[in-house]
Amino acid sequence: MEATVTCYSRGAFLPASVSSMHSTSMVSPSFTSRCLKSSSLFGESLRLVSKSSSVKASRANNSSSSVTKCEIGDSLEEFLSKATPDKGLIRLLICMGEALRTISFKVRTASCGGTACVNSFGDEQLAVDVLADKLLFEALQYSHFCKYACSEEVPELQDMGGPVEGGFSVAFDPLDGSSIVDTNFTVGTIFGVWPGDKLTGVTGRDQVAAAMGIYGPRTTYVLALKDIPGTHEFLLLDEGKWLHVKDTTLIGEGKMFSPGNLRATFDNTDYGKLIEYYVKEKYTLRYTGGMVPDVNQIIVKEKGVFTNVASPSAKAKLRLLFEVAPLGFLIEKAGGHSSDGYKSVLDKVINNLDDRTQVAYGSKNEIIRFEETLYGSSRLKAGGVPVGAAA
Ligand code: FDP
Repeated sequence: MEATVTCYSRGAFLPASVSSMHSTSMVSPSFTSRCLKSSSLFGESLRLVSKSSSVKASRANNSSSSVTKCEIGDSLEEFLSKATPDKGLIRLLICMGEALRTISFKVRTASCGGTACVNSFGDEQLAVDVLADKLLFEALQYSHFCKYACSEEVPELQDMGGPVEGGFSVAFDPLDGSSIVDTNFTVGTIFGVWPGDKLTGVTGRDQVAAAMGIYGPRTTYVLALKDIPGTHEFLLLDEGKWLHVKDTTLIGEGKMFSPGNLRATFDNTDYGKLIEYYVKEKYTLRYTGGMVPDVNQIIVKEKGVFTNVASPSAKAKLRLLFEVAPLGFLIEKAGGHSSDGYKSVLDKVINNLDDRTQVAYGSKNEIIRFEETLYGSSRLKAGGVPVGAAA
């Protein structure tokens, strides 16, 4: 249930009861640098950047109370301190941001031969996806607020030493799109944060936060928190600071498609019909084969649809815990919808760490079309004209 805390780039104010708990000083510089100095693998320390005049006023007075607003131009630390009173969650998300910053550097400087990309600097010569995995586990351990973590690379619960009460468990895909990293396509990290010590028997809707790190021409950290609206994009600046550059609160209608697992159209004729519909209606094709950039474009362009559909001969590949649920959280917080064909992917119970599912993300009409075309009806339909490909 969304909440008492509100945080907008434009407009709305926090209730006084909540705003009194927020201040830009909640995350101290020493706190940030402690995260950074946890490991030599984290690379050089972040130079702490003093607040520039472009940072909009974070606290303002109105007649009755002090209020706090998240603003475009805030640093990650400023944003988080206004967005949530949960210091443990703030610390965890900042530590993960430091790992993303280092992974971005390692991806940029990896040497690639064949299909493997190896970090050839430093003491350890590791494939970048293995290195990313290691950095993320380190960051979580160092946050002191992570109980269990598991990754697509290490799909077993690892005890990170944090508390159950007031702590979190985190599932992550360290380097999604590792098969395209050598081609210099955009790749990314995905993670979801659940309260306490459970990563099974929970749903994506139970997440308190989810995020992705995107390593493209620019590096961005895109995150959403349960208690505030919107999905928020932070840009990595040269000096190492994450700058809040965009909020997405609505995914509108627009003809852009990103069709995964097309081989399934061979024996899933309904998926074939959906693809034919996109082509007939002259949708723009935007597909890289990396789920992070392919889904992120929906949030950035505020339109479009991503599909990855299964068939008897081309089974579901995407993992619910590590990829589909966190990205579903980001898309739905951005005002979009998700579906496995019948329901939101956020309502699917994660029974096993390795559960797989088919998925679509996109605007409301695109998800209605996806469900109607594949299964004849859509739960999102409240009357009106059918939009399915067969209509
Ligand atoms: P990858 O195997 O390169 O890591 O989740 C894995 C993923 O990439 C997604 O990023 C991508 O959308 C999908 O697999 C692509 O699958 P195919 O290679 O089977 O098309």
